[in-house]
Amino acid sequence: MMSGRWRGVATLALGLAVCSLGVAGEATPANGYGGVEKYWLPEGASTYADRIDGLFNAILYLTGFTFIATEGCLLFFLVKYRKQEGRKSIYSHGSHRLEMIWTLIPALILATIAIVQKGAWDEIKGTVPSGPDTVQLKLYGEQFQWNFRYAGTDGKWGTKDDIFEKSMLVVPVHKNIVIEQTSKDVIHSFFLPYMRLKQDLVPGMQIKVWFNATKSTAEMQSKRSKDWNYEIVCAELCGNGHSEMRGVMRVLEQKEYDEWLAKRSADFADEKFEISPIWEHWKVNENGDRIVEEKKTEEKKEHH
Ligand SMILES: [Cu+2]
Repeated sequence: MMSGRWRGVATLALGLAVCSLGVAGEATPANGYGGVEKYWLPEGASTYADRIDGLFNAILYLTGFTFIATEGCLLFFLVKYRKQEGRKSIYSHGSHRLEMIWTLIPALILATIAIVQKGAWDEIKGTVPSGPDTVQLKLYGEQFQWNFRYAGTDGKWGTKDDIFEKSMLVVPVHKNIVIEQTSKDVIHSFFLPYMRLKQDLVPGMQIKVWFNATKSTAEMQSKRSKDWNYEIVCAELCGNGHSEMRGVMRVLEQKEYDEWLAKRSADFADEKFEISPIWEHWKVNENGDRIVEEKKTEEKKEHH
């Protein structure tokens, strides 16, 4: 028979286990995260998704193992050295050797992770693909909307056929997509969960990110449902409307993308479509480089 104290501990442990299961079961929003990614990461759909997932899993197993081992030790010693009649406490001033061990081992693990991940970092964050085969676009974040801009069919920026899309990103499949991003107001974070892409948008900085989608929207829809879509979300708590700062990404076959580009380019060249005034804050020249308007400041001459 269990003693009263042990029964209390067992009940608490069981209660915590049931609660955590309940929380996991609840976390299943109906916006496309059902199915395979109900309890885990969404399906990877970019060229570097597997590398990110490999690192994520390796670090998770490592920290998971450490968590269980250290918490296990804690519980074990709590019970082993509980108060007992006739047993005296030992006064300890610590152990230099132990301190060295539990400082050096984590330091070595962290250094190893830093070295192992370097290749992935260099490929994904350290370099940006270039050349005529890449699709270049610009992203302007604001509270609480994503604004995308394309050079249009002429490939030149700041011309009449530039395309402006609100909260919708359209890209071709199997192509390197380079997005130059900045923010008008506060820090946002551009997050494409299926691409494993996440990057802050920082006011005053132009940051380039890239990805290469391996699965078109149509392909994903055929496995899921007709109204399924890649989601764009903001991963930085950026104000009251943060949760509404989302959009849709459409990954098209090259031919469909070319058709879309031609149509939207013609639409904007026709001046039927209104251009968001936000782009007044981010003027670019033909090559897409930012035009910085110099503010005239009065030069004060120093007199001696
Ligand atoms: Cu945001």
